[in-house]
Amino acid sequence: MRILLLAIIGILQFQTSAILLHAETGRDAWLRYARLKNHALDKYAGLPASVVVHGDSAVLEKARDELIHGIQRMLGRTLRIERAPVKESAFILGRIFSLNRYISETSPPVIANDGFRLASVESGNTSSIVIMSPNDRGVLYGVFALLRKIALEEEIESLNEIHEPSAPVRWANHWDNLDGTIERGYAGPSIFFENNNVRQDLTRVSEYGRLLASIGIHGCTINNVNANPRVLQDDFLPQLARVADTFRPWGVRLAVSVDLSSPEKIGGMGTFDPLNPAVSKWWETRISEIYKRIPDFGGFTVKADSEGRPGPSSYGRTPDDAANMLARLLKPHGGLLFYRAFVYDHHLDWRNLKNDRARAAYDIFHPLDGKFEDNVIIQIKHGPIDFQIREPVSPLFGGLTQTASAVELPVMQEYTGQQKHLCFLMPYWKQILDFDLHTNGPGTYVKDILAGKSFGSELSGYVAVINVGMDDNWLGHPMGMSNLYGFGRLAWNPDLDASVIADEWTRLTFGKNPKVVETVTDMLLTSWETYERYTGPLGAQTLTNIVGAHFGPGVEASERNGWGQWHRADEKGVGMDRTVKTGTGFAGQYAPPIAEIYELLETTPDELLLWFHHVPYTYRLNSGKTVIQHIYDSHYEGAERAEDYVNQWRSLEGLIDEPRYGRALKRLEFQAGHARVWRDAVCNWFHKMSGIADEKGRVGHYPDRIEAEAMDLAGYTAMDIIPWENSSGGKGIECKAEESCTAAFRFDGDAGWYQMDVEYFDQNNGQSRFRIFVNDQMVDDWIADDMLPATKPGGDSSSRRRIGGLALRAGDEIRIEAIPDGLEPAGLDFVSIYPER
Ligand code: GCW
Repeated sequence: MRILLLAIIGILQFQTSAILLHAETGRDAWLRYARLKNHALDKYAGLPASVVVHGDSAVLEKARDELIHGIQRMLGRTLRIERAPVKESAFILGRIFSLNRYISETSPPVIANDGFRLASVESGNTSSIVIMSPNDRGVLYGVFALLRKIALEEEIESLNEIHEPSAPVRWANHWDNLDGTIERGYAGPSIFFENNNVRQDLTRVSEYGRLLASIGIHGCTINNVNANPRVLQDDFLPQLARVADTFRPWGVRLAVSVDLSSPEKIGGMGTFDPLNPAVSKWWETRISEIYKRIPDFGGFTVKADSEGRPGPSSYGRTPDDAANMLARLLKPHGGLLFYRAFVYDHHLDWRNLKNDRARAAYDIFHPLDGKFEDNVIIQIKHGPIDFQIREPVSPLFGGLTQTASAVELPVMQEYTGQQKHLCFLMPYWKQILDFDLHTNGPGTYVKDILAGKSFGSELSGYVAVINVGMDDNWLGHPMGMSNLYGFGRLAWNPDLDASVIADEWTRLTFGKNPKVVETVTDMLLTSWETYERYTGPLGAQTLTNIVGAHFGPGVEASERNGWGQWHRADEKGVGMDRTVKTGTGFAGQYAPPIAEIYELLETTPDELLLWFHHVPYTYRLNSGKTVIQHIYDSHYEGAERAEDYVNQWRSLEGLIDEPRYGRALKRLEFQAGHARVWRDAVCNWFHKMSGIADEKGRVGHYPDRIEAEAMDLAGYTAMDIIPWENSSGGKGIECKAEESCTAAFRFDGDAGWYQMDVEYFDQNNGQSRFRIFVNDQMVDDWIADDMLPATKPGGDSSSRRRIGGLALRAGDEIRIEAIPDGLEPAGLDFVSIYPER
C-alpha cells in the first residue's frame, strides 16, 4: 500500500512538474508573467479588480492592456476595464496632471519625462494603485515596473515610489541590411527587412517594441550603420512608416542610419559635400518627406569616414560640418543626429610604433568639442578600439564637455562569443560606467557624464547594438537576452548592481527556484571574466581572427596589417606601448590623475597591462606571476571554468523546461569545447613565440590525444590547418576524394570506463555525418549541422563531441566513419580518451 501511495505521489509530482515546466521557446523573454505559486497569490489577493485610464492614446492603451495581460497570467484574474472613475479600489493610470486629485499633496514632486510614480492611495475603504507620469510613455514604464514587482513577488502594499531614468537618451541600434541579413547577426534574419523591403508581417517588431518598452528604451535605429541609401527613397518611406506605426504604441521612436553620400548615390547629384547648399537642400527635402509620414521620427545615425564609408573628409570637411548640416535640418522636427565617433584610419602603417588607432576618436572629436549643434549626440564605443573583451574606458567621454555624448555598448557579443558562448557583460559595463575620468576633478564618473550631470548636457545617454533576429528566442543563446535586459536596466539606473540585474533576469526568465537562481546568476556573473581568461589576457584584446569572423582564435591576425588592433607580440615580449614617454601617447588623452596611473608600469592594473605597455614575457605582474605564466594559467583556468558551466547547468535538469534547458546545454557544451580550442591556440602560439615552458608542464603536452593524422586512414588525407595553432599539431584530416572515409586506431589503455572527445570541424557549408564504432559496435552518431561562422576547417569551426560511459579494453579498435556533405569534408582534428571522472 505504502509503495502504491508513493508511486501515486511520484506520478502526481511528475505531472505537476510537467505542467509547471511547459515547453518554452524564450520568445517571451523576461515578460513571461509566469503564474505565481499559491502563497504569492495570497499576497496579492487584495489587489484592485478594475483599471481606469485617464487619457486616450495608443501608448496608454498598451499600458492598460499590458497590466491586464500581466495580472491575468500571473494571478489568473482579469481586471475590469472601467471608463470612468469608480468608487471601488482600482488601478488608476494616467498623466500626472489628470491624476493629481487622487493624491492630495500641497507640493507634488516633479518627475522627469519617462519617469513615473507608483503610489497606493487609500480613500474610505478603497485602496487603489496609481501609476502616473508626465508623459504617456512613463505610464507604460510604470505598468511594466509594477508587473515586474509582482513577478518578483515584491511587496506592493503601501507603495510610494518615484523612478526616473538616469539619462534622457536610451536607444537601440540594429545592423540589419535591407536584404534581411544582419551584419554581426547570429540569430536568424532581420525582423525588420527582407528582399530589400520592410517585411510584410511586423508581428515580431511589435513584440520587440514591447520588450524595449519594458526596459525603458525609447528609440531604435533599425538599419545597418553601413547604410544602404535606399532607406531614403520615395517608395521606402511608406514602408518605414509602417515600422514607426508598429513601434509607436510602445513609445519607441523610429530612426534610420544614413549614407552621407546619398545625394550622389540616389539623388543623382555630382557631390555630397555637406557644405554645398544644393546637397543640404536635397537632405532638407528628404527629411521633410520623412516627417510627413512619420511625425515623431527619431532622427539619423551616421557612420562616416570609417572603414571605407563615405564621409566629409572627401571634401576636406570635418565631422561637425556633416553632423551640423543634418542636425539643423532635423531640429525643427525634434529629430536627433547620432554621429559615431568610430572614425579611424584602417590603413595605418604597423611598422611605425607611434601609430595608434586607439587615439583616433579623441584626436578627431576632442578638438571639435563645442562646435556641434545641440541635437547632435556623439556616439562613442565604450572602449577606444572596438568592443574588445577588455579595454580601458574611451577617454573621449572626458573630452566632450560641451557636446552631448552617448556610450555605444554591444549587446550583440561580436567579440565576446557571438551568442554561442555565455558572456554576461554587466560586470564589465558597470566598471565602465563607474569609472572616474577625473575630468572635472574627482567624481567625474562616466555614468554621470552620460546622465548629463557632469557637463550639463541634456541629450546624453546610452545606445546598444542589438542583433535580435527571427530566431524564436531573439538572440540564439537562451541566456543571451540577459545582456539586452541588463542594458536597459543600466541605462535606466547605472547604480544597479550587476548581481541584482542577473538575479532579476534569472527569476523573470527561468523562474524562482532557489537552485536555478543561485546557479544561473553565478554562471552569468562569472562569465565575462571566464571568457576573458580563455581569449585575451591582460588587455591584449580579444585574440581573435580580426580579419575574419571575430569568433575563434587568431592570435596573429591583428598584426602586420593596417587595422590597428595590434598587440605587438614577438619573440621577446608583448603589448602596445601607449605611454606618453616612450609610446603612442594615448595614455595622455586621460586627465592627469588617470594618465599618471596608466603611464607607469607599476601602477597600471594587471588587467590592462598589455594595453598600455610592451613588456618582456618574464615581467612580473602585481599578482606575482610572470606575464607568460599568467597567459598559460588564465587560459587553463578559463577553459576549466567553461567546463564547469556544463556541469552547473546539468544540475538544473528538470528545473527548467526542456526546450530551453536543452538548447542552453548544447551551447554550453560547445563553449566548453571551444574554450579548449582557444586555450590551446593561444598557449601554443605564445609558447612557440616566447620559447618559455609552462611551469605546470601542460602546454604542448596532451597525453590523452590521438591525432587524426596519426590514425589509420581510408579515404581521409592529412591537411594543414592555418593558422597552425588553431588545431592540435597544426594538422587535421579531410575526406575529399571518397563518398565516405574512415579513421581508426587501437586503444591501448587499461580496461575501464572512459570518456572520449572527438574534435571535428563543423563548417556551415555542409552537414557531414560521423559515426563512431568500438570494434563493430556503433556507440555514437551525429550530424555536424551547427551554424558556425566558418567555411573552412580551423578555429572558427572546431567543435567537440563528447561521448561518455564507454567501456574500453586494450586492443579495442576505435573507428570513425564519416560521410562528407557539400563543401564540408568531414574534417577531424583529434580524439582524446581519458578515464571517466
Ligand atoms: O567592429 C566593427 C564590426 C563591423 C561594424 C563596425 C562598426 C557595422 O566588425 O561589422 O560595422 O565595427 O561599428 O561600424
